[in-house]
Amino acid sequence: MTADFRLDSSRKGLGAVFIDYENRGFDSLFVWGTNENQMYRNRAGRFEDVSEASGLPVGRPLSGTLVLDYDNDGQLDLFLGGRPSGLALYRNDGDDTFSDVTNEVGLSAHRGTRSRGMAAADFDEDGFVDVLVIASDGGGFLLANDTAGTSFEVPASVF
Ligand SMILES: [Ca+2]
Ligand SMILES: [Ca+2]
Repeated sequence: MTADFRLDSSRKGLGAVFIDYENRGFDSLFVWGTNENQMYRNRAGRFEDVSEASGLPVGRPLSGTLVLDYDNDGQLDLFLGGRPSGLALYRNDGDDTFSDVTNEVGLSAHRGTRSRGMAAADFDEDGFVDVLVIASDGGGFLLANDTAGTSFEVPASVF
């Protein structure tokens, strides 16, 4: 399989995640970096660059990526962290494309957040995944997914 797949070394990738966004049993690959990002669709073991068609932010500098299903619809979504572009959420529309729902889920207030690291877990066990963000200044905060999977908010208190 590796003979069929090569990353362009002229691109400055920082990391990558596998995501079976089509729910077909094949893990596609999202590569992110400081200049550009690529989605490589896994077509039964062969990878195809579908970056432009995917609806994902191709030219947005990223510092991290989480694969999660924030709305529990069975389709894996992408939670993106960036410097300086802040946090963003892209919903898997189930038709091989993603939509920017950053404003829709209340994350626009965090567009200026420069994230250094992120983690996903359902910390309050309400059935919806939540996100912990470590900002570039070293501070961290939790984004609690509401019980409808429609918005993220910083809870008044966690501990
Ligand atoms: Ca989803
Ligand atoms: Ca939760």
